[in-house]
Amino acid sequence: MRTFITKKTVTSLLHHRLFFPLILGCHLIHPSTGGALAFSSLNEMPTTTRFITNRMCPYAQKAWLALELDGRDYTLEEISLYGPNGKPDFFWELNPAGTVPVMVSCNDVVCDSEDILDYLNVDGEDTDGGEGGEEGVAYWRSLVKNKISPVGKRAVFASDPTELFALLVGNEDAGGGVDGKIVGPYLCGAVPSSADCAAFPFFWRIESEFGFPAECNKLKSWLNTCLSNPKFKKTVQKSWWWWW
Ligand SMILES: N[C@@H](CCC(=O)N[C@@H](CS)C(=O)NCC(=O)O)C(=O)O
Repeated sequence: MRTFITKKTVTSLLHHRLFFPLILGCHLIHPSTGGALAFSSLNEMPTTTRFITNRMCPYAQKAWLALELDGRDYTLEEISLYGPNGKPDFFWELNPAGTVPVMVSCNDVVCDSEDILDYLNVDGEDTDGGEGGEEGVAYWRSLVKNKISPVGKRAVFASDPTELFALLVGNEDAGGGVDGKIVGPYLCGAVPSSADCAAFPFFWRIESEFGFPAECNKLKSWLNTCLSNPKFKKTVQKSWWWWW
C-alpha cells in the first residue's frame, strides 16, 4: 500500500522526532535530521528512492537540490510533460495531479516540491543564528513562494524588473531589503539549507533574465557560492522553464 505524504503529515511527524525514531514502512527517520539513519544495518537496505522529474522545471530543481544535499542514493527518471504522447501511465498513477517533481521513497509518494523539502529535511544544526536557523529558513521559503514568485512573474510579463528590484534592494521599511537578509555564504549561514534549495532555481532565473541590481552584493556573492558548489551546478540547465 502506498502512503501519500502531505505537508501536514510531515510536519506532525517531525514534531515528534525528538522523542523517538519513526518507522514509516521500511523507512526509519533520523531523530534529529529527519534523514535516513546511518547505521550499518540500514546501509544494507536497498536504495529505493526514485526521483521523477523534468530537468527544465524550477520546482523539480528545488527537490533535486534537496536530494543532492541529503546525499542518499536515488535514481533520476526524466519524463516528458508536454510531448505528443502525453505523460506515462505510471506517472499518472503516482501523481494524479500530473506535475513534477515526484519522489518515491519506499512506500512513500511525495508529490510537491515543498513537501519533498520537508520530507528530506536537509536543514542541519550548522545554520547560523540570527537571520539563519529555522526562522531564517522559513523566511526564505515563504519569501520565494509568496513574493519572489508572483513579483518575478509580473516582471517577466512586463519586461520590467522595477518592482522586483525594489524588493531586493533598500530596507524592509521601504518594502525591500531581501539582499540584506542573507547571512552568507549561504542564505542562512555556513552550509546550504532548504532555503537555498527553494531560492536557487528562482533567483538563478531572475539573474539570467535581468541580472541583479548593482547594490545587491550579497545576492551576487550567494549565487556565485551556489554555482561553485557541484551539487547546485549540476542542476543548472541550458534550456529551462519559468515557474508558471
Ligand atoms: N506546486 C508544485 C508545482 C509543480 C509544477 O507546476 N510543475 C510543472 C512543471 S514546472 C508541471 O509538472 N506541469 C505539468 C502540468 O501541469 O501538466 C510543486 O511545487 O511541486
